Amino acid sequence: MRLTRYFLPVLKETPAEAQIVSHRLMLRAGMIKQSSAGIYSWLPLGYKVLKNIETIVHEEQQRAGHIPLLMPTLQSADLWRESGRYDDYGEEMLRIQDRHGRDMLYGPTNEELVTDIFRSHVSSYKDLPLTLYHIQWKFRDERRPRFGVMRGREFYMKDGYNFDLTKEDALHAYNRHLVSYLRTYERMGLQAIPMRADGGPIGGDYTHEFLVLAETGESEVFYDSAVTDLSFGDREIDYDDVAQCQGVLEEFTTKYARTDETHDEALFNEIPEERRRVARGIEVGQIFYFGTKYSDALGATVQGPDGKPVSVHMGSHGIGVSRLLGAIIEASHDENGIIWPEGVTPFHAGIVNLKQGDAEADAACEDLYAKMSAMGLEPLYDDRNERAGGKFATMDLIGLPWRITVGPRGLKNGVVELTSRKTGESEELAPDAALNKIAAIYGKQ
Ligand code: P5A
Repeated sequence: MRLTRYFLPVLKETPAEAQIVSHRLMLRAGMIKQSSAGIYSWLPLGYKVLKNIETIVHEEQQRAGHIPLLMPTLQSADLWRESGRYDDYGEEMLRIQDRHGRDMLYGPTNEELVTDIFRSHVSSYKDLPLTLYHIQWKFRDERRPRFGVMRGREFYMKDGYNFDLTKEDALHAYNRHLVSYLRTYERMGLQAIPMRADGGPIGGDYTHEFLVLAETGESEVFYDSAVTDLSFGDREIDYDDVAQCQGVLEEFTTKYARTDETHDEALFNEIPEERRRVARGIEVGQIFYFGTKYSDALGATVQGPDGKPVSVHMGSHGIGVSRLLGAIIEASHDENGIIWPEGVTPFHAGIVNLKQGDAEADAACEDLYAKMSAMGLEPLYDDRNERAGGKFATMDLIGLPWRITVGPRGLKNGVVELTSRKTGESEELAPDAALNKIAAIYGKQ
């Protein structure tokens, strides 16, 4: 993409309404625009990162054997009356009537809708196990929408639902989700720690939240500092291997890590004092096992091996896809702007032309642009007629991990400059060597 043809409405001033750094930077980098409280338009740069995050979530869900579908945002109130949650959900639910006076709602979550799909089409235990998921907009009329996309009213969520014959099978589905979430967050450059939590309006008392530690997080958390040493890494996992998935769950959840709702002071005090931590975190996901709560209420049974009807065991599992943008920025920025992890960056590298209009510099930039594109990489070429300082400031603000700076002086010596956004370190390289380095980083060689 050439910057002169793109739509990147960066702001010079720091927006007064934004209280936390991720919200400020998303507004300044022209990623989002508020349309009303807690509701945002995703401008091109923000939309690109949102889609990158969504792609990682899809890939990891499908790797775990979970099946994508798409359910609507608007739901009939009748299903929610069947489960009893139409009244229970309270003021967070946006209720609407259609022209015929039928009660509808903008879905805050989809347990009822997916259970209705299941009961309509699945009747035998032989069709289990089954996990269906989608990535879809949700609406919760939060009392205090704030911090930009972090606590929105309209927000993007991946929500998955498992249907199993037995509790044991459903707990394996739970473990599969835990493993796939660890992989998902790590691919985004995040450490998200599973912590024992509370079921809230979804229900069930077996649930973990995934928290990214950050001072600006809305949740108070208590943990053994040893949990921060754990990482999933690039180990192989067989999602059908019950013992292997259970092993990962035990590895990641045995040490004390809880949100304030389930915090137990006595247990916490058993941790050696130097490892006790009280901190804040951003909840980027939550997994639940709630047994037959919804299948009993909606009559979702299958014929079991003995021919008798059995209520299926279920769980639901959510990732805050739009919230993740905020969480990643909270975890990865400096005073000049965002620092995107390579896994989610909107463009792979920036090309800065120090002297737009100089025949040699222009040609070198065009060449880099064409070669990078041919390698399957997406560069952002700052081809504006601006001074170098302004171009660097924009690149730093929008946070591309790599920048290639091209100027007549360097070209005389046959070099361009390759700069890492994260470390600030630069090296002079021949243009092709710079390209090869970037290609290798992104696994394009
Ligand atoms: C699990 C999937 C559920 O709704 N039902 C379907 C279950 N869980 S949850 O914890 O309530 O939400 C899942 C994740 O969505 C994100 N989230 C939000 N993101 C932005 N703004 C909000 N107002 C908001 N509310 C929830 C969180 O990341 C949460 O973990």
